[in-house]
Amino acid sequence: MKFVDELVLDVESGKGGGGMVSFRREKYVPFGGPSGGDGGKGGDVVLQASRDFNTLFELGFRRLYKGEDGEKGMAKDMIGASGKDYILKVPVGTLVFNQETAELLCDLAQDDARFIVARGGRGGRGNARFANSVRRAPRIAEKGEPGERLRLRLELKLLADVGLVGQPNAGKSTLLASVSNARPKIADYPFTTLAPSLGIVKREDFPAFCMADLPGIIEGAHAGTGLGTHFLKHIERTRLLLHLVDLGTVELSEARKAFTVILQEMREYDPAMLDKPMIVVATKMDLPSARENWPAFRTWIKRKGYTAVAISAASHDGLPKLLAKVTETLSGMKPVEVRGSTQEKLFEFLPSFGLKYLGPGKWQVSGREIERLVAMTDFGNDESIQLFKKKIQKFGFIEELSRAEAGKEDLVSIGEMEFEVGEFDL
Ligand SMILES: Nc1nc2c(ncn2[C@@H]2O[C@H](COP(=O)(O)OP(=O)(O)OP(=O)(O)O)[C@@H](O)[C@H]2O)c(=O)[nH]1
Ligand SMILES: [Mg+2]
Repeated sequence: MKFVDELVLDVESGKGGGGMVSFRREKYVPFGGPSGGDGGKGGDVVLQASRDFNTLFELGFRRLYKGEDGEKGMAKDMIGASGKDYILKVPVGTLVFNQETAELLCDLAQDDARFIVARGGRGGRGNARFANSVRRAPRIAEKGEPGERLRLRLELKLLADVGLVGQPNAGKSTLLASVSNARPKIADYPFTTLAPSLGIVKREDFPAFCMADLPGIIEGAHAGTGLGTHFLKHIERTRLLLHLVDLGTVELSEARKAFTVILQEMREYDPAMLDKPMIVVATKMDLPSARENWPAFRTWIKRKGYTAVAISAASHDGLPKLLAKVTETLSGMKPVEVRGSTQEKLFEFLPSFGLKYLGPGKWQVSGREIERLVAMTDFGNDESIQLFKKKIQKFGFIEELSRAEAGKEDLVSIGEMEFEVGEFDL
């Protein structure tokens, strides 16, 4: 499957169902009370993090993800069915931004974490809810609340406990395959791995952890050579690095150079990369030349201030020791820091309305609440219109219009409706 780590898509929650106007018909009651039920709630669009995906690739097949609309209310006080939520599964580590404002909405950093990105509209109230001691037979019902539409930018920054770095052919994918459930492609040519992949390392004697295999890095990667450093962003959020160095098929001096080059490339990308804890892993110890090179390499690495472990993914020698070292290091570390926000942030209070002059005799009033009120009002019904006029007073835009010296015949558009200024007089 193709690796995609950035994507723009649209989401839209379902519209609430309309409320119902109906009256009870009972055998011995000539004209029963109002009994129109409320409309059902529209479906939300929910993002859910899942370890089953490592790429945003599949999400790119569709541009719009939509929650289902709520159903209409029914007679006999029956509430309409709620629309189904749309659950959109994304890889763990997906950052969600509002494309228009560039605001970070959430960071889906834990497996199964959920975030409601677009809330379904409320169902309109049926006429039963408008009855009171004065108004015994209301013929009013609300329309359902519209859903909300949003353009999102998703950015995947893989979250893993351990990241594997090293030159092409160092044996990164082979290590991942021998300790985890992942089955990456392995071959004896450079750049076998073209995109990051993840595996879960599970053993009885320690808690499971997640390991990310990255494409090989070569000299000049920061300037785009080889596969460049684009993928290095995926180790920004790993807690521990394993730096693999092939001691079996290259000369000792080459192995040293390989090690230094990678540190250099990481520094070029972001100096903070070098602050991450790192264990050096000498690979291919089943080969005689690796065993020959090991003592000198180990001393050299020690002098640089790192710990080195020798392994053979082929014979499994050294793997238990390496895993023990990794778990020990991880257990002393904090979990990966999660950026971003809480659920509330997306639904923060917005200013109640905005007034805009569109040209001679033309105005526009905008605002989430006021547009909703308009969208939910049934303008085919006198009683609803009366109620609307009352409610709309509280926004204070009528005063604002007269302050702006709007004429009585001027037109005001709100959402999809157009009114004459004079119409708002009670
Ligand atoms: N003898 C021996 N060969 C190994 C060992 N580990 C890996 N290899 C071989 O080294 C070659 C490269 O291994 P990979 O795991 O594909 O290396 P990589 O670091 O993932 O390489 P890229 O994906 O190209 O960056 C393959 O032919 C492996 O079979 C080992 O422990 N012993
Ligand atoms: Mg590989």
